Amino acid sequence: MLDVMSSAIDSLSAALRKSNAIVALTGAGISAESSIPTFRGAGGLWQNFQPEQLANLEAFERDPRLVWEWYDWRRGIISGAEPNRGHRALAEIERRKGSGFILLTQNVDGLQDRAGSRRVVKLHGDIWQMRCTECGTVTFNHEAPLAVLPPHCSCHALLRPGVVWFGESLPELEWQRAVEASQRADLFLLIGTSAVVYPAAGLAETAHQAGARVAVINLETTALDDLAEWTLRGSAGQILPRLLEQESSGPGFGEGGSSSH
Ligand code: BJW
Ligand code: ZN
Repeated sequence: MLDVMSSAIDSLSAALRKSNAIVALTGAGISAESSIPTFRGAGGLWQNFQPEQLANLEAFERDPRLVWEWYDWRRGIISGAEPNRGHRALAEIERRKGSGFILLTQNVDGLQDRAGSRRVVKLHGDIWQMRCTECGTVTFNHEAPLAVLPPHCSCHALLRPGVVWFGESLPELEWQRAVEASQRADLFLLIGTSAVVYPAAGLAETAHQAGARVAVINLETTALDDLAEWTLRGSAGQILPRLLEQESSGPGFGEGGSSSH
């Protein structure tokens, strides 16, 4: 019987080999194999709260301590986690392709940086960043758990996590970089994201409309499977290394780096 997964992996590997304008958009699923809970679906809940109930300014203004408790819980999990095979495979694609590859991530956990990726655009901020709600000062703090909840700035105002909540704009420079890369992409990989949160998910639509071929790598169906030429159903930590094995065994290995995002 034809092994559908193997032939999809072969075909996507060939596209990866040929392309020098590759964009990957990752979501919580890529960090799931590092034991970091996703937002939606099984294991995504904290004390029965949906992420939409906590990841917004109104919730923070109403009960900053509750929202900080959620972030403190997540910071504790992330500080004990290590990058997995999926993160490392994406770092390896960057080594091979140079400026012909860029990684856009919705994740705030920093595991992709720790895996060695340098061309990373953080669309939803950074969980280790804190921003003063009054003076705007941004600091980095890796303490987990935090000694005092909620934390305060030296100006005595409340600090908030340096992340993007619902109803808030994405950081301008990161957003511009992401849109430009997506418009130029010829191959767009949607990895471990449910693709329901906008405007990040719309980047795949932007790339597709501009002519990019789209691949989805996910355990389950996603909101944007219809855009995809390849839907690889499985874990990112298994599929991404397999793509690379294929990629390095075919012709054209290492010819990346000539185009830029
Ligand atoms: C695996 C796996 C394995 C598991 N291997 N796969 C247009 C249309 C509709 C709505 C909107 C729109 N434009 C704006 C909106 C509103 C809103 C929105 O999108 N809402 C939708 C939910 C309906 N968007 C916004 O508000 C955004 N801002 C904005 O648009 O500004 C303009 C504006 C201003 C003023 C008013 C209105 C608009 C901001 C969105 C910010 C999202 N923030 C969060 C929290 C970040 C900080 C934090 O981490 O705490 O970002 S919410 C949360 O969702 C987080 C994630 O980055 C994001 C996406 O989730 P992700 O990564 O996809 O995770 P999951 O859990 O959903 O999926 C995991 C997937 O992995 C699953 O598919 C699994 O199957 C898979 N998986 N294991 C492979 N091993
Ligand atoms: Zn301050």
